[in-house]
Amino acid sequence: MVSAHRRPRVALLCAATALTAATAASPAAADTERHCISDVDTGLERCFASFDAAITAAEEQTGRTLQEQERALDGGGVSTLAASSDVIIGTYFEHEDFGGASFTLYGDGLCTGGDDTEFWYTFPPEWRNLISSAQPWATCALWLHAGPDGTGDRDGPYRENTGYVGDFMNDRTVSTTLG
Ligand SMILES: [Ca+2]
Repeated sequence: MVSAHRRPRVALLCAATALTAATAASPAAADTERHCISDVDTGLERCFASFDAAITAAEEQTGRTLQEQERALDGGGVSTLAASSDVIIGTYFEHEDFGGASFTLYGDGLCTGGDDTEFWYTFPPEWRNLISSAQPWATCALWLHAGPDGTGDRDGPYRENTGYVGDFMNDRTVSTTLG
């Protein structure tokens, strides 16, 4: 499944969004956290001013709410979702305890939660070396890597909400693999 991944395109959309926001509300611009979502397959990235807005956008992309996604996984298992649309895969946070900026991945790569790597994703440059906590969705097991394309030092798998990724990988993540 690794070969199915395509290299993400440069995240110009995110910069454009931030620029627009800064123009519209300049006094608060310095405090504005970025909450971005990205398609793991295409690398298409969009950013929002709040976590809720980002998750809502990811839900629109995948065609179901996170609650509906969790229910589908609980009830019908992986097979229920395999034949349908994308899933929300996981969220990565700038600070410990799910604080600061956030980056949510979605896509058609369905996790099995096992030890095998199903697919991988290299973060855009502005998202590297800052991740401190992570939240896997859709039964995904996340690994964090210090190099691009799932290379370098790594830690994981993170299968539960992880308020701190640990000293080894804190602020070092460049890419993530998921299984
Ligand atoms: Ca951090």
